[in-house]
Amino acid sequence: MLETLPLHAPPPPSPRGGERPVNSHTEWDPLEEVIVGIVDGASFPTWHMSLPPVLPAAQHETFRLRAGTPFPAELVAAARRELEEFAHILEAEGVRVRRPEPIPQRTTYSTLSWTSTGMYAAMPRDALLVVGDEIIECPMAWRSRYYESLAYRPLLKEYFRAGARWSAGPKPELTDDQYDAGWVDPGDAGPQRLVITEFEPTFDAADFTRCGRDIICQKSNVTNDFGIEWLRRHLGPEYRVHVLEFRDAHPMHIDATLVPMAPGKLLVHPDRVPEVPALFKGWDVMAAPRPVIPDAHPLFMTSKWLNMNVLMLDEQRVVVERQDEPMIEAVKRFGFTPIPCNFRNFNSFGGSFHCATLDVRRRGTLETYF
Ligand code: DAV
Repeated sequence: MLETLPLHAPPPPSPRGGERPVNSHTEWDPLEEVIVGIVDGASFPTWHMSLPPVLPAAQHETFRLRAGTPFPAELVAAARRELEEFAHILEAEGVRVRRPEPIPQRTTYSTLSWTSTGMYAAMPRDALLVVGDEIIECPMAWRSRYYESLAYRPLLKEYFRAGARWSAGPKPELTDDQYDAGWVDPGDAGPQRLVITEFEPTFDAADFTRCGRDIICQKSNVTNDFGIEWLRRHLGPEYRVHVLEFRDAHPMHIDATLVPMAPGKLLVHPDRVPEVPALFKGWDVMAAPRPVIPDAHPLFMTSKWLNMNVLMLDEQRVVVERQDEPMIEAVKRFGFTPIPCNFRNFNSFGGSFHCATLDVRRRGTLETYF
């Protein structure tokens, strides 16, 4: 019986034989292999009380009305073209690009206590966390994202067979106990009031950013203390997990708020980060320029601050949105080499280059930067 397990299949050849198939300690070490998301089947999720705390107010009605239906086909097609362009640019820069497998997004699934449909596999950054040689499937707080990591399973199995470590947070129940039924919007200026409770651990990987032994994160409308503590113990004493709070009444994902670009270089949201966190004292800090996405451009799920959601290819090269002239100029002034890529149509789906990727392999070792 054991002999027939695929565990014993020979691992597929690694592009640089003998190297770890998964190895990523920072946001800036030289990128060798990356997963780029897909928009196939992208659909409005089943409506749920976990959505309004993070969706733009102007989109709530759209999400209620279109729940379980596909995102507009012409937007999906435009985003898909931009993903292709992004993948080609990465390949031209010497990065191996991998893609998930589409899974059904509009099939109703159920647990013991609820039913839902899915959303997409566009944002590998949310569902999977790479720390060193390990990929962790995140226990996500949205019912519509319950099966999202299945789109990545062919890749996860391949990486595991080639020697990576593969784990998953405790499978969440996502019963009503996980959500604060009395949640009311604190308003843009208000104190944070998060819609998830501490019933069980949940987190999205995008609430974490990696700087070697130091991992910086925030609590959010998808990431609770329970989830952060689970990850802290899971990673063990080699890592220090720092929880920061920002001036953001609707937090979900740290990667349009606080973006370490290279050792000693930090990009911050000018309003959400009024004061540089003590941990980063001594770092060069640049406030992101105001975003320039026109109001008429649809952003279904986020603010315009996706301009900050950049992908570092190494300590020099950074992928930025081609129409975002202020950010292109800003990163140049900050000492980087911008690589422009069209991505505004993809932005409509709730993320930019950092969200759309998972940096599976960066050349580098576990270091201390603070
Ligand atoms: O500014 O709306 C976007 C984060 C996407 N992962 C924002 C947060």
